[in-house]
Amino acid sequence: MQRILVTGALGQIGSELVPSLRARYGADGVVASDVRVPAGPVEDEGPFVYADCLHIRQIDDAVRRFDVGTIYHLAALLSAVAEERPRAAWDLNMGGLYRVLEVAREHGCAVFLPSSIGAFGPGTPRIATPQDTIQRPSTMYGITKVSSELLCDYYHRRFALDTRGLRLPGLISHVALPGGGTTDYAVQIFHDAIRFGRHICYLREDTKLDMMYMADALRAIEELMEADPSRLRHRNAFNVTSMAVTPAELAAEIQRHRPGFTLDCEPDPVRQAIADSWPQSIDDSAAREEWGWAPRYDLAATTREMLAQLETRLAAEASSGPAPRAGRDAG
Ligand code: AKB
Repeated sequence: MQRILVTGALGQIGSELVPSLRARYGADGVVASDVRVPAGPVEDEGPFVYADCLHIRQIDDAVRRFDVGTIYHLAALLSAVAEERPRAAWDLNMGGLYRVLEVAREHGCAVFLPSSIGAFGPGTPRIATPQDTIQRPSTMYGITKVSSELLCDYYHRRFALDTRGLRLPGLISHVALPGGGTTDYAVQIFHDAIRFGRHICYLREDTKLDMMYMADALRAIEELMEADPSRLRHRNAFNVTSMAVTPAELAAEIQRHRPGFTLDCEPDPVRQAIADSWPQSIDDSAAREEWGWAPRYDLAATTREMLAQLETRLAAEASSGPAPRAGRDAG
């Protein structure tokens, strides 16, 4: 069986997608790659290769060497950091994808690409945002995401490449921290609740955005990649969601478990403006109809899991281990 290559494997999604794919397809069947120095289970439990997706030779070598049939291309800059470094964001998000698609075309690989709710913009209907609608994002991140969706569709139409993608909402996970996104507060709030009993949020308390627990996101990725292609009318990229929440609602749910927890909001103009340009909730009926998507974690279940998992881990780390790593990928 041909192997899977995951780029950006040490980021927020990759840190959990790689072990999940290895559990499904075998440790040897999934090659993790990143531009950072490996230290941890992702690289200990199966093949790891240093590959910078801005260097086509490095991706090509990895694909040849490991006989790769599918690439999960996660390496990207997230929204807030992309706004600070628009040129780097364009170079990595578009240049990396273009090279991955070219290698995939050469070797006939399937490609998964995470798009984002950031692919929508201020002109998009903000409530129950449809699958097919206006996409005129006002951020560099959004521009790269909508361009990526179009490029992946182009490679599918023009070269019959099996490209598939999801418009992921903010991802809530307890394994790795996201790095440089607008929805990152929804992870940090749990760490702060446990460590300090207080979180200072960089968004207004009524800023509603779509979120998803990582276990649901991993299942969505895997189910989409295994879906019967004849049922896919859309490919790049499907709306998916589990919940639409505000910082105030998330804090209220945490307070059900930790009554002393407090939330203060000190909006950061850049991230607030990004959030205000994104949908408040999205309609994922195309994903439900075309490949049977259904979320399992709502706000209550996500909060319960996050607190339980993090309490155990942070307690263990307080006596010995390292802090969670910051990621560099979408989601
Ligand atoms: C971000 O906030 O940039 C990401 C995303 C929703 O794409 N989490």
